[in-house]
Amino acid sequence: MTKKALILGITGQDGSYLAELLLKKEYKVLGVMRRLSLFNTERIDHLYKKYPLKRFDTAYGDLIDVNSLRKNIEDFMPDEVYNLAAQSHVRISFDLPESTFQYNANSTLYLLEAIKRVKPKCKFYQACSSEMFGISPPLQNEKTEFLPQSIYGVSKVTSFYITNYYRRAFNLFACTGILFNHESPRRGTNFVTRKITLGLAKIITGEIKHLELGNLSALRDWGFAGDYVEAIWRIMQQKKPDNFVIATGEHYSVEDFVKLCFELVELDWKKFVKTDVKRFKRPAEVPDLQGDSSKARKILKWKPKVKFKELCEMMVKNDLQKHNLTLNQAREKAKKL
Ligand code: NAP
Ligand code: G4F
Repeated sequence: MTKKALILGITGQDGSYLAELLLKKEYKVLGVMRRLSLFNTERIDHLYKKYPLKRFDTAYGDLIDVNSLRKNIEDFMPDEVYNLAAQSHVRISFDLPESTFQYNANSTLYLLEAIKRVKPKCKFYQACSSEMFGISPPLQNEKTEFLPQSIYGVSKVTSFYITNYYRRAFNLFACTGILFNHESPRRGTNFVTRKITLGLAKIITGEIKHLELGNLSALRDWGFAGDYVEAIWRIMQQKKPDNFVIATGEHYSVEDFVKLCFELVELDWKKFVKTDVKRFKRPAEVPDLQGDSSKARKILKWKPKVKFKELCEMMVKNDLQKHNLTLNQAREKAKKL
């Protein structure tokens, strides 16, 4: 029987990769997107072209519009709901704490309550985050204390507890994935990795002279989004619902990422990067994240495929290509800078 999956956050990085994966697995996928003044379906346009509407379609809905969420569940009657939608930018959550909390925490409650009332057998996945660990020192795993440093982190902790509550109290198949940073050529351009790879391409073409960044000393556990959506799907295929940390264990600073990208085109990053730019710093930072994903590796049999250096190269090449440059052409141009 064809499974039906409802994806909240279909226009985002993870939503687009997850949709691709589920469609390859013969699922019928309905993506929920909010109304914006401009179309932002760039990450999923290829799916509209590749699949008929009865396999892949989108519908409007908003995280804080409870009726829209419930209506999509009633109309589509999914077997699996993936809540990947969020105000996902940590620094912006310092500017917009109230709406970030409403989007990220209330939506989990609205979705689970709708599932409980409309189709209690439907499985539910909530996207949680390593940002929930905040200042808890590494290695962080499922037993680590949550000490978030941002309202974004607090909102995800709340979504975690709501999901666990619905599992415990109402026996719903409600899961969470506590995912560490995962990147890709489809990463939003205001997250640090993509900002760096896009900025590098613009430096090579002469569009900008410098890249402005904030704190380069933060350490993160980095992985490839394509590998992470495989883990998300596996979490939903277990016999029992549970919480899983998903991480590669590849532990590098933001500065390491900058250095690697610039080295690929043989440029000295220190000449082109302005650090300590105040507006990109955070009132409270998460200094050090490194995940222990041994539970996921054992139970889900999940293993990431893409290594940190490959990820970096993949993202640099993608942004150069968007500027009609190969790596070799970029190196030639870089010699003249
Ligand atoms: P993303 O690229 O920022 O995508 C977020 C998605 O949420 C977009 O489709 C966005 O739609 C949608 N959205 C935002 N507000 C909405 C609203 N009010 N109503 C409906 N949709 C709304 O994020 P991502 O990197 O794919 O991450 C997916 C999820 O995993 C998020 O919940 C994020 O917090 C969490 N997470 C991400 C990472 C990571 O490293 N990527 C790590 C841990 C957890 P628009 O396109 O209209 O903005
Ligand atoms: O790329 P970032 O904005 O990612 P951050 O804050 O770690 O959050 C991402 O990962 C979380 C999982 O841990 C997700 F839950 C969340 O949704 C998101 O996907 O920043 C990474 C690091 C931070 O320490 C930041 O202070 O890079 C530092 N940084 C330095 N300069 C910068 C910049 N970050 C951004 N966005 N822009 C800068 O110019």
